[in-house]
Amino acid sequence: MGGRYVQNGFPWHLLCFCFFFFQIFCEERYMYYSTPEVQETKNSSLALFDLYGVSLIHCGSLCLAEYCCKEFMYHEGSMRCLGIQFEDFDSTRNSNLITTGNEGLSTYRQEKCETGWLEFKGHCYHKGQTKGNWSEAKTECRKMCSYLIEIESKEEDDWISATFLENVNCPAGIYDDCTAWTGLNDLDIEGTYVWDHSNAPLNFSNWNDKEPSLYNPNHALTKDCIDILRGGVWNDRPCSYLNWVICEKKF
Ligand SMILES: [Ca+2]
Ligand SMILES: [Ca+2]
Repeated sequence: MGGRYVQNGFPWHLLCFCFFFFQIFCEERYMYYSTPEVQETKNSSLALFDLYGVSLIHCGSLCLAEYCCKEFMYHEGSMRCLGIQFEDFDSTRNSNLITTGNEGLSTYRQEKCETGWLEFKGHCYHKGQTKGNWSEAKTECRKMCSYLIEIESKEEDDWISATFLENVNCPAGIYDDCTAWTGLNDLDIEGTYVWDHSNAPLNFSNWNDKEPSLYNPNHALTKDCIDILRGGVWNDRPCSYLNWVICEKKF
C-alpha cells in the first residue's frame, strides 16, 4: 500500500530528495568550523547578528556567508546564534556591542577560508574581478573585512605571484598587466615604506631591479603605492594607476 502519500499529489519524494542535498550542503559548510570551546566573549566584540531558534548548522552557514563574521557562538538550549565580527575592522554595518547574557554559549572558530578565497598559512586571499586605483582597492578589501596584501616573507611573495599573477594571457612586459596592488606605500614620508593595514615597517622586501625608481628620484616622488609583478618582484607606481586587487585576511 505504498500509494498513501501519493494520494494528495504532493511530491514528498522530491522534497525529501532536496532535503537530502540541503543536508549535505549544510554539513559541508559546518565542517569549516572547529570543535566548540566554551568561552566568554569579550565585551568589545561586535555582534553581526543575534538570532534565536536557529539550528547549529544554519548558524554556521550564516557566519560563513558573511565576510565580516570571524566566528559564531551557539547555545543549544535556546538555539541562540551570535555572529562575531573581526575586531580590527570598524565596519559600517549594523553591528551591536555584546555586553551581557552570553553565559553558556560555545564558540566555533572558522578553520577554512570562505568560497572564493584561497588559504596560505592561516591567511585567506582573494583576487577581485575588476581593476581600481590604490584607494579604491583598499576600500574594496575593507568591504570584505580584509586588507590589501601585506607580504611578510619570500614564501608568501612566491605563493601570491604563482597563484594570482601567472597567466597564459599575460603580455610580455611584466610591468604591463598581471600585476596587483599591495598595501605597501610611502604616502606619508617619501622613501619610508609602511604596510597600510598593520602600519608595520618594511622587514622583508623584494624590489625589482632598479626599484623603487632608484635612478629617477623625481619619479619616486609621484609613485607612492607599491605593486607586485609577475615573479613576485615589487615596483612603485602612481596611486592613481588602475591595478588588480588582492585582499588578505587572517582567520
Ligand atoms: Ca601577509
Ligand atoms: Ca614614493
